[in-house]
Amino acid sequence: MFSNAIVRKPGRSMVKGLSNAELGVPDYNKAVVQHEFYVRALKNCGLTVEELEADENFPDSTFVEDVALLTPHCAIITRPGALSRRGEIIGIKETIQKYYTNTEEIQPPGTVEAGDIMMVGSHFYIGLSNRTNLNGAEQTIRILNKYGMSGSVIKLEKVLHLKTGLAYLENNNLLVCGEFLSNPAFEKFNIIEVPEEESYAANCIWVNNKVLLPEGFPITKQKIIDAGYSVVEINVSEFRKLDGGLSCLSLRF
Ligand code: CIR
Repeated sequence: MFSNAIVRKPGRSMVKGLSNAELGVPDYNKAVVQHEFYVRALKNCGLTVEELEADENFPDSTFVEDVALLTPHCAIITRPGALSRRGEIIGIKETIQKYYTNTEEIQPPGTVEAGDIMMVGSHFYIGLSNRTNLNGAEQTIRILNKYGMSGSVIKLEKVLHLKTGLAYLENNNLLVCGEFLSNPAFEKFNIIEVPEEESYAANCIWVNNKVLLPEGFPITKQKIIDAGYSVVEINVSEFRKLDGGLSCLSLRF
C-alpha cells in the first residue's frame, strides 16, 4: 500500500516539452485542471500528496516519475537521458530527502529515467531505452542489491519508457501491451492484454487496490474491472500530447 505521493504542477513552459506524439501542443489551462483532478484522485485513494510548484525552467518537470525511484528501503535520484531534463533532479532532491534518509544517485555515464522501472514487490524490471542506458541500469541494480532488493533488464524496441507499455497491478496481475506481450520475462504473470488500439491505456497506476486509468479506453477498462479492481478514469489528454501518462505524473511511496 502507498501512503504518499509527490507531484509537480505543470508550468506554462510545458508547451515546449519533448514529444513524438503528434497530437498537437498541450493547452496549459486544461492541463492545470486535469492535474488538479489527478491529485484529487490520488487523495481519494488515501494518499497524502505533496504538490510542488511548477518549474518553468523545465518544460517536462511535471513528469516527476522519471527523476527518482522511490523504493521501500531507499530513494534513487536518477540521471535523465534527455539532456533538457537532466536539471530536474536538483528540484526534486530536497523534497525526497525529507522522506528518505537513504538516498542514492545515479552517476555519469549512467542514465536512468524511472519511467523505465517497474516495481514488482522487491524486484525491479529496468527498461533499456533511449533514455536509460546499461550503465545506469547496472548502477541501479547494484544499489537495489545493497538494500536487499533485485533488478533485471528488459530491452525496449519501440516505446519511450518501460511503463509506456506495462503496468503492474499487484496480485501477480500485469497489464501488457505491444512489444512486451511476447517477452518471456513476463510469462509468469497473469497477463491482462491491452489491445494495440488502446495502447495508451497500458500506462495506468495501481493505488491501494484502485486502478487509475486514462479516460476513453473501454476494452481495457472492462478487463481491469473483470480482474476485480475498481477503476477511476482520468482525462490526461494534455499530458498525452507530451508522451506522458498517469504513472509519469507522480511518485508514489
Ligand atoms: C519526455 O519525453 O520526457 C516527456 N515529454 C514525457 C515523459 C513521460 N514519462 C514517463 O513515461 N515516465
